[in-house]
Amino acid sequence: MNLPLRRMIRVFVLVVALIFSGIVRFAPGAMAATNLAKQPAIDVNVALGNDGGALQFFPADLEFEPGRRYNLHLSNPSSQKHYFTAKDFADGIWSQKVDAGNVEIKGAIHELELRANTKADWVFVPLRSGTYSLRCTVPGHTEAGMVGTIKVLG
Ligand SMILES: [Cu+2]
Repeated sequence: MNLPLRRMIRVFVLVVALIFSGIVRFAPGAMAATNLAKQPAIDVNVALGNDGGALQFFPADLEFEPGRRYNLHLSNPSSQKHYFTAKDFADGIWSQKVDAGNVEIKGAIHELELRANTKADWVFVPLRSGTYSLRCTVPGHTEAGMVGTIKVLG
């Protein structure tokens, strides 16, 4: 066999190997996402503040199980805006969508701002167990106690 042909075969084998290793690596993730998206969602309600102006999450401590699909119903019944900020938690979840008013946002979400008297539904599947902090990043609110804990049980 001449050298250029042998080299071409080697490159071809390498390309095929890369394609197959890619398939092996990506297919389970894609299949998992499809299956997770079809699971019935577990409803969880969290209020950001209340109509009395409390700077708190109700409830402040949340627990999720990895691999289950959740529909987190966020509401802000107060007369000021609040944030639902839990970036490390958000890094370890698969976000399917956020439904807010007439808009559905798909893909990774890290933080939600809810204006006064608004609602949003966040559909996700926690993937990584751990204990994460939750807070409202409106200036002064974290300091006033608008904080919480999100536990993803492992
Ligand atoms: Cu707040």
